[in-house]
Amino acid sequence: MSSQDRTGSRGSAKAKVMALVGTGALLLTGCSAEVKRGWLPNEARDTTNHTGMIQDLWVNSWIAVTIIGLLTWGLMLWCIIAYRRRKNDTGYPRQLSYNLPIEIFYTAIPLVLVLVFFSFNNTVEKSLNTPVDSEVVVDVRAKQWAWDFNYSYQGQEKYFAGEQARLPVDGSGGVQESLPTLYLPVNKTVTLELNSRDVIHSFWVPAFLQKLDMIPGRTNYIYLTPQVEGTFDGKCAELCGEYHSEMLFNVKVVSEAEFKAQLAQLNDGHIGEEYDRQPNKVNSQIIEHHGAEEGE
Ligand SMILES: [Cu+2]
Repeated sequence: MSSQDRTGSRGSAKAKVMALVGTGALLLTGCSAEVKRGWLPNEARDTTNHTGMIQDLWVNSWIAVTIIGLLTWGLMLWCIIAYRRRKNDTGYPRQLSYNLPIEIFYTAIPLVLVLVFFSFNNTVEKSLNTPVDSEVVVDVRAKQWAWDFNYSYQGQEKYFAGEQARLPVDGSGGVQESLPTLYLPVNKTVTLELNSRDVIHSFWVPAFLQKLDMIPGRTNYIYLTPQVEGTFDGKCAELCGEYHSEMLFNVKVVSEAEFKAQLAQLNDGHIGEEYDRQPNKVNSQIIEHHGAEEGE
């Protein structure tokens, strides 16, 4: 083999390794922008009035469970090493059973831990779910596979009707601008009324650190105050059918003036539950229709 050939094969091997590394890196990042932020859930503490509190709960819980984990593993390792079988050992080691103090100890400590975690969790959950007087109310209606936004602001009723999403099948980008966009004014209290027109969906804005199911026939609520202007990704987080992965939206947190300007461009009125899919009604209509045909 000439030296040139060798260089060539080494070059192609190098290219293969590079391709492998590249693919691995892509897989690891999951091709998603959120993952690149590191191991903290969100670097912006003040995206909404809730993000700081949720982030503290998350990070402090991890610190606590890491300490508990290290302590537990340490004790296990110590037992394994200190009480290992020695060379001259014969028979069973001393058997310990019904040691009441130890049993009370290892029942009480986990119980206290669980109660402490529960109480911190409960405090955060309560403050997330306490209704607030909202200047902006948005009736968000999820549907296969898009979003309708009905705004109610200063006596105005405006709506945006989302079209079913169709992303290019070749995976090329450039569709972000055409996605349904939920506009929210910065520093105003917002109530999101989450409804579904057909099947179970889930409203998720990763940057807000909040996610809530949208269930047909039931309204769930998110109360928040966006505190930072910007564009955020929104998505459906509940597998809801063929084009679930394309059920995306933008959230634009803008100044009040810009919010008003956006509202002015929308349609007057409200498209509520009258446009929900009503399976029972449809079925009974089909049955009636078939019945009539058979009677003829
Ligand atoms: Cu969905």
